[in-house]
Amino acid sequence: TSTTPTPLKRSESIAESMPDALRQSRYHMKRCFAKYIEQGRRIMKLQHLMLEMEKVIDDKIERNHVLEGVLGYILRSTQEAVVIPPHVAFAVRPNPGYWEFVKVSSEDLSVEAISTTEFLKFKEMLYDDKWASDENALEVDFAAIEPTVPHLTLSSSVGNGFSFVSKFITSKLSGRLENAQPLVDYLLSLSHQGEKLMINETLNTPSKLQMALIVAEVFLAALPKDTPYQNFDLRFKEWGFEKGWGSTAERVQETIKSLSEVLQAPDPFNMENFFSRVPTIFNIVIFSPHGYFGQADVLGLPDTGGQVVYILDQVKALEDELVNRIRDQGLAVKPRILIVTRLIPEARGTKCNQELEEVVGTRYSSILRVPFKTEKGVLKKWVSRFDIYPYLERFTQDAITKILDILEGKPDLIIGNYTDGNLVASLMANKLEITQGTIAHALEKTKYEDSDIKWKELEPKYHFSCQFMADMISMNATDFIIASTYQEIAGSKDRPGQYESHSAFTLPGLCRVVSGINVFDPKFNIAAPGADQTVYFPFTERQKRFTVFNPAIEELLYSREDNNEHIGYLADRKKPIIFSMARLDTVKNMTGLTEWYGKNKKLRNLVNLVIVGGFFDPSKSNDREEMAEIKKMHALIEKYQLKGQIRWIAAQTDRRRNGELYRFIADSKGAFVQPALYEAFGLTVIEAMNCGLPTFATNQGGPAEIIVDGVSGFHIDPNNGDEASNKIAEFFEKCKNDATYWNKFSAAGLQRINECYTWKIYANKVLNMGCTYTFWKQLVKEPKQAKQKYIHMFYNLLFRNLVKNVPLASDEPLQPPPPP
Ligand code: UDP
Ligand code: LCN
Repeated sequence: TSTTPTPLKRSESIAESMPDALRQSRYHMKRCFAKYIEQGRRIMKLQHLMLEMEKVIDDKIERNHVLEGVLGYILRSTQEAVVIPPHVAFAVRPNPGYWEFVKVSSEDLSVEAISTTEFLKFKEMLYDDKWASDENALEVDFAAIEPTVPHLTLSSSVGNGFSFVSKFITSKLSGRLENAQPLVDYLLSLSHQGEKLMINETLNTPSKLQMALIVAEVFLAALPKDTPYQNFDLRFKEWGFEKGWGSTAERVQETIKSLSEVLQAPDPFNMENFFSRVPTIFNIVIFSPHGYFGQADVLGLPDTGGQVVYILDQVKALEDELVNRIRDQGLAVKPRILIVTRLIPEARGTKCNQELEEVVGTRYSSILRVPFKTEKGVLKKWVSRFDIYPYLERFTQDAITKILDILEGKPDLIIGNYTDGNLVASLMANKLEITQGTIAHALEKTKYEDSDIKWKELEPKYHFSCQFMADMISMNATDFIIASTYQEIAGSKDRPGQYESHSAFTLPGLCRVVSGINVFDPKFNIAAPGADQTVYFPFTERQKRFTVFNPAIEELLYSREDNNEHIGYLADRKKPIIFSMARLDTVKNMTGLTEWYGKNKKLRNLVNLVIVGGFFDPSKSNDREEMAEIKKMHALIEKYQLKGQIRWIAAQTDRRRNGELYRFIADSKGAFVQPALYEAFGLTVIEAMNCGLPTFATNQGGPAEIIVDGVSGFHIDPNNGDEASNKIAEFFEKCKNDATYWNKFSAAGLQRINECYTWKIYANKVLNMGCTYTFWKQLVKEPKQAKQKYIHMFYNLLFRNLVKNVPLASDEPLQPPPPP
């Protein structure tokens, strides 16, 4: 458990401490290892190792004795073991981001430290031993080409790259005044549409700049604080200053002060402050090619979920923050944000076939849609995100042309979303030399067990070879990475993070990645999204509530008849409702929740179940996984005789109405349940909490971090349905006996949101990243260029060939089956 202190001596590696530990329990360990190798070659996960150990050491006291010491620690830190008799190789992860590999002989219990490469080869032997022993097998090692770039070392600092970078910049500029030359050069390079900003060539050295700042500061001190910049801009220009320092004498003075401090003796505080004021970003491009990207009627369609919600809210927040910053910088510039997605001619009644669409609620942000083209012309149909790779290169070229045209120049920042968007962003950023940020939302690799080593099996369905390589390319190419939670990057004590799972992995027959993505890279930052608080607000704010939806929601929840929007009914209206809403993907586990509910009598007596997601007719779906889930839902309703206690509502697309739906559930004193097998972040969790709905969410992924278990909501283990459903039942039982219990969790959830999960906090952080990493990029220019060359080669020699194996989608309707 997380509270157990490390029994290892500080300086010792696993390979050093393990032999002694094995010796101390030699009798049991010999038997244990004999058991491990008994079934021959295989991969074992932690639970298998533990289970088999329990079988061997059946005496509980003895077993506990073994597990209390170093051995227990090593075992508990093991992520997987590869058995090839007589050896067992362990991948041990003592701390997030830190891995050690050891090979133990079951014969004499000798232990040998092995390298990452050796471990991966050992694992490959299970699937392709010819390749594993091929000396010419392709090995990818991104770490080898950037030995000089500074990295974090503490697991606890992972995701806090911004602050590390600030400190590092500070130390680079420290010492002699001349060391600040890169900063001066950077300021000299700033401009907007041909107009210089901040300083001109008159102030081309740190000492000239420093002197001018002193003169300016004295001058400003004599002016009234609110004097507009225009009143002294001529004087400033004479001294070598250009626009951008601030809108008023007071603001200019503050900016000057932080820069003067930085030049005198650099410190991270003034450095960060200064960079947050430097006018660097005006135009932003955000890529999200796949799915149906629209503002209405798209949610719940395949591949179209939280990512779209996130980006639309993100754009509003970024625009607000940009407008404020530009105003405070004293500039009369209009920012521009373009969301670039795919134009889908067969738009199914959505606006996804429109080229340009203004983003509602913004002044300067639009959606630009560019179609996928092949030699045959424009692709009309939607394509799954797994099959999208063949279109991306051409899409990038077409998009660049449009973007440059609309913005009348280059953007200052490009942000990618998900594998496809990040790849496109990397291609564009590299081509035009623009600062790049990436967002994953979810990396698919961790969603499917052993998806790397078993890639060949999964390839026809998912094209993971393309996906994992694309992720590696863009995460290495990008200047910074925006993650929603710590766990997304480096996981938790027990579970590796999504990015971390790309640090070393292997696709036998294709390539062995000994160093792919490094979570200690200071490019990683956590900036969690929020939920739109004009839509998702507490159920208690009666005067704000969207009462127009009342009759519709009444009908949606409580009418008796099945129709094409809902099936099943709630016989007892007085019971609170447990509610869940998600796309009907397998990982969302809506069928799991239905089954837990079906099985748990106590819970069924206490509450009703309402589920929103998917369609009822599998033939209406064109998504493989969704079809299977739909069928399963019907079967479960039948099996557990749920009619009268369950309401299954088809996917909902109106977020305002959904906001009201969450609040209706809160009125029923119900709860939200997010039962996913794995959830990268989980927007529904924060939507529910914003509405004041007590929330139970999966402990696998982001929600585990959003909610503090037992304080601001509850964690449930999706792999232990009985425990989860009992936990929910217990909550409602307590609520029955104590009316304040429900309110306590409702309020604590809200408090948690307001402290950590709002869009305002997000936008401020992301723009600070954009400014700081633009400068940082200059400081580490050489190693970055070297890396770029490596990526370029990798992209051309490997990735493009993989893409050729992905079949192109066809617009032809499927042939009807031949008559029987
Ligand atoms: N959503 C919706 N209608 C549905 C299902 C989901 O409006 O039928 C919305 C939901 O409110 C949330 C988003 O889609 O804003 C889903 O985001 P989440 O992060 O929970 O999951 P994702 O779909 O991104 O994996
Ligand atoms: C994709 C997911 O799977 C969710 O976990 C996130 O909440 C969503 O994107 C928004 O980032």
